Amino acid sequence: MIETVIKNAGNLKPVAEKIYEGERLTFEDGVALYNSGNLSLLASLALFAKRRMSGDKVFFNRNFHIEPTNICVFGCKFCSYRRKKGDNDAWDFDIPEMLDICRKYAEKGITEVHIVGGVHPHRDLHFYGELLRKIKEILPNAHIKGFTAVELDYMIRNAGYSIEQGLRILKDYGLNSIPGGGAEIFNEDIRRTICGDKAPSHTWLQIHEAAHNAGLPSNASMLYGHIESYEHRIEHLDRLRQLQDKTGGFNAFIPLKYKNINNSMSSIGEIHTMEVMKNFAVCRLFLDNIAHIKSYWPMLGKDTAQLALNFGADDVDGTIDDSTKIYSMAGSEETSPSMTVPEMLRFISSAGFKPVERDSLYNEIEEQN
Ligand code: V47
Ligand code: SF4
Repeated sequence: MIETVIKNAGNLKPVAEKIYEGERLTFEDGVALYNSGNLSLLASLALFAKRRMSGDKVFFNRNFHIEPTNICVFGCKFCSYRRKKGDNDAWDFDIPEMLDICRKYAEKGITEVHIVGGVHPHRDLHFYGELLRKIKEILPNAHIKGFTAVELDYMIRNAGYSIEQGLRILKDYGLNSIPGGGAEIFNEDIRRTICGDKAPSHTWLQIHEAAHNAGLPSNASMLYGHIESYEHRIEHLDRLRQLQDKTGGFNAFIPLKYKNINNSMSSIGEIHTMEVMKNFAVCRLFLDNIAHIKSYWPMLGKDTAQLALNFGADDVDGTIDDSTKIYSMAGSEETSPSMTVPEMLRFISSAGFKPVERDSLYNEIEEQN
């Protein structure tokens, strides 16, 4: 019973009461939750908040990724994926190669194509626009969620357009929404230290706001578990919550745990599962206006991703079909991430939740076969 949980919440009782009443948490409340070692209390509160928003449902979709290139003009210190042109493990697909990937999925019930890659020095907005247009010829019913705000900032500026113009052009080419990557951590000092050469926080937020205003919904993320403090995490969540109050355009939030293999911050190590669970719970509780929290299994691994459903997550992303390398290159145990729909249904129901197939806008899809 949640009432008993609240009664026994100790020094977190006032915060727990606010959660019960559906009141907004303050910055201090968020930090107090992070500083608590009472993981079972955080789980109970987060599950209560999750159930209020999505009941027993946990969402998934049928998707695959295209990673056009791992060549990138930037040098984020946490990135294990980026290569320079000419490196023997660099890749740089042309449009026909990416369309060949899409053809494999025609007639397979895929509802979403996710496109994220490095920031290529010579690919501009019209190159990616042509890609979108041709993907729609092959997969006319698929929703295309493509390009982080960092990729968008570079390709739109390079083509000489304003953000608003660039987004409108990409939407006309076939873009349907924007993924959550590139947010990293908004605190300017930490951002400067870990990824100082790419789009600053205010640009990330400005692009997502412009996208929402142009009718392109988006996701948001936070890269955590490196050199940031709890205060930095709450600052990040607070800036997202403020933008969501303004536009309502975020569909889902994805906490991305820093993975430390093969990058220049490797010496930091990785946080433990308890800390990952605590983070899920606090994100669910603080972000009272973002409907879905995603437990991204290709990065977390299946066991940890399933556990996170008891800490407030209500979405596990999609079937993936071994189409992303970002996380296996950073040390994820999922070296060939792929789940069939029956596996996905079991994955969710064995954690005690009701699996619901969704489209990219969280409309429920009835048939699950
Ligand atoms: O911005 C890179 C992260 C992001 C590491 O919108 C790392 O549904 C941890 O956009 N350890 C890109 N994280 C991924 C992305 C995404 C992923 C899943 C779902 C969605 C969605 C979007 O990957 C980057 C960065 O934050 N990342 N390197 C690393 N070593
Ligand atoms: Fe480039 Fe993205 Fe890696 Fe940063 S995280 S170096 S922007 S590919």
